[in-house]
Amino acid sequence: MSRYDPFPSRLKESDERINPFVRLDPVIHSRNEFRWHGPLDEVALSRYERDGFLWFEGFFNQERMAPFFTELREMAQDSELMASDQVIQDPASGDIRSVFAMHQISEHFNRLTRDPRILGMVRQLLGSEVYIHQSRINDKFGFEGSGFNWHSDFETWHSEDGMPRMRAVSASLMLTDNNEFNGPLMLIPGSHHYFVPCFGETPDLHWKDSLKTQRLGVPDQDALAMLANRGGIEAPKGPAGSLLLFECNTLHASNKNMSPWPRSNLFFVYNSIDNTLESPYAAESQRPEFLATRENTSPLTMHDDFPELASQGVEPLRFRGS
Ligand code: 6CS
Ligand code: FE
Repeated sequence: MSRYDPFPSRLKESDERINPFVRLDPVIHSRNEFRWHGPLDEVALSRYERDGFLWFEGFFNQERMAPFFTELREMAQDSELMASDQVIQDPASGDIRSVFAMHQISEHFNRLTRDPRILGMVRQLLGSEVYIHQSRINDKFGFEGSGFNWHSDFETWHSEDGMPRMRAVSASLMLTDNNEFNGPLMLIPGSHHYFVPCFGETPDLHWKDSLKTQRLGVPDQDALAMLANRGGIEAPKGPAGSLLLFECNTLHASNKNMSPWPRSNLFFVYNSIDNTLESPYAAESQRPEFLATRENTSPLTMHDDFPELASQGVEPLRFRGS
């Protein structure tokens, strides 16, 4: 008997088209009064629910981001790392396009995943403890960095990694300024309310190509037009240190960097500990651990950045919602 799939995608050419349908899962997973247990107020929560993302201009100050950008440039000098599968090269220029599992390579990045403000918001949205499903840097060098086609991350994580439900959120932190010229992320507000089944069966080792140029998991133009005509397209822009939180099913894309200025964005994908991976829904084999965490799914704890509070006997923040 074939397995029931609530979010069918990667359809065969001979399959009938399945129209976009309303997502089956809540957008905010905290229940009842736990909705307000966290840093986000009702205005922010309602906006996230409506649009599928939240933009915080200047969330960290720019100076705080500089060491991360420097660390990324140092990594580019590490030939062993550069030769590994977890570094993806730009299809056009051969420069770094993505580095995966940043939080495992660097303690500095690891601490950032456990920032109390970010973790507080993410737990509030997902209504549970969370772990890192994937972390990466997407880097677009000046004049060179290629774009990303329209997609929902959840579509890939469900089809290729077996993520059961829409209960994950990406935190994208700008390591450089994002402006209209250097290929900022574009999102379709409200698109997260629909799941769009996509055509094209997943070939073996698809990730080796898809992370360079994505061809599968891209909604057809009718679906994209329908959603963009309803919600428009937004491209949040701002200085290094700005933060974007976006729901795992929000459609997004980005253009090539046509400016001399690099665009580097850090992504931490948080998944609920109640939504750990199963076997892929639409792929023969699992993707590597650096793309899709299966081993270390223990809940993240906030890093202790405030030792003076600890010495006063103030308890570290713990998740209390459900
Ligand atoms: O395949 C993935 O998991 C990824 N690919 C894209 C284009 N976005 C999200 C994710 O990192
Ligand atoms: Fe994506």
